Amino acid sequence: MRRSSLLLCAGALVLATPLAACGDDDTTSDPPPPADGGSTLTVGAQDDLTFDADAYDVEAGNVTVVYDNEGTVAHTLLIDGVDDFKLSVGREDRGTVELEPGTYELYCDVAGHQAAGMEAELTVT
Ligand SMILES: [Cu+2]
Repeated sequence: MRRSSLLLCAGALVLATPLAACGDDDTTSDPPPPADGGSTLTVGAQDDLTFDADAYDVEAGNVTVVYDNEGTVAHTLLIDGVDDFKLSVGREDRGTVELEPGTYELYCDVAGHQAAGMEAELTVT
């Protein structure tokens, strides 16, 4: 009898430990890194025709771009000088692009949006 209640107690401790650790990371919404070891760039689109930052940084190489629409207006995301890459939202879109080190311009090509402020600098290092 005594041995079985000790085992029950140890089992309860093991179960409780991961639950206690769960609260630590709830504020981050970054997607997990891509399986191929590349980096991830997350860009938000907003209803006031801006991106969620004026400038972004990412490591050179294989970049997974996650385009997250924080509002309800449809947007696109293009990288000036990079052909064959375009994301459209909707709610969310993502794509992978190979980027050399340098400075690029991100923009939305929906009519009037870039002029209204939908452009940002992307630094690739
Ligand atoms: Cu737009």
